[in-house]
Amino acid sequence: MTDAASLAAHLLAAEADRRAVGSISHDDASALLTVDDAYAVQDAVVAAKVADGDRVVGAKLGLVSKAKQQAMGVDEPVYGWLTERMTMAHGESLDLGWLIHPRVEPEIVFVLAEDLAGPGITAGDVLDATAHVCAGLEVIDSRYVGFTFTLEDVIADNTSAARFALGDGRAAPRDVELPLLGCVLRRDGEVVETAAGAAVMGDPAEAVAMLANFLARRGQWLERGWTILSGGLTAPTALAPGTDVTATFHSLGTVSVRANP
Ligand code: OOG
Ligand code: MG
Repeated sequence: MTDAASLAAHLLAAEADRRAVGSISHDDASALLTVDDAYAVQDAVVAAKVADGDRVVGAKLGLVSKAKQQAMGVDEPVYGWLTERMTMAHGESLDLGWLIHPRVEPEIVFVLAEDLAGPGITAGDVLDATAHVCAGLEVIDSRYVGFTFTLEDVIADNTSAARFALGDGRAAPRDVELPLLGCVLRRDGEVVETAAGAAVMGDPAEAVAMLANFLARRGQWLERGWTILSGGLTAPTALAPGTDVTATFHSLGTVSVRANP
């Protein structure tokens, strides 16, 4: 493949210039990536952000629910990293000039009280290590034209990570039935998507366990204090100028983000 550093620089430039670029698989036949190559590009993207003063504050799963896999045309789960500069407050209004073509998706979020290091992590271990669960909205913003990508392309692009917001409501992980947590996604008050926690691998705690076990293969783990997005429950909805997107979860309450007109 073309070296990881130059592919990372290409993606970081797209992000900085707020300009979508052709996907790596489409544009550069010499850059055909394996999944391992793609995670090496992702590592280089995140390392560049950290070198620039940003900080890793968590991790995210992607393409876990059938709804997301069908929406994006990729049917294998992926993971990426969340940084401090991606955080938004609940209700915050975003200036769309900072992003390319953002979409929003509802997620169940785990905030860890303990490190989670695989292999062999189970959903029960995830619940034991979790301080609380809360409602989340992820703003994804693929750096690729038309949100069109292969599995390897989207991994290289840190799985489209751009922003995320957490709701104020919190629950102890064993006080709620995560698979049964209903979620309603509204845009400007109108229902656009609905789901339950079971959309993510039957139980979002299973998805977080899978992530910890995936990371173990690369000598990495999830750290206490981190925020873990367990994967979009529904297809994403566009964050158009002047719109408000709100997710309401049973037992967890609401979280919303807005886009300035
Ligand atoms: C990739 C990111 C997937 C999720 O929750 O499924 C993701 C994308 O859809 O652009 O974050
Ligand atoms: Mg997501």
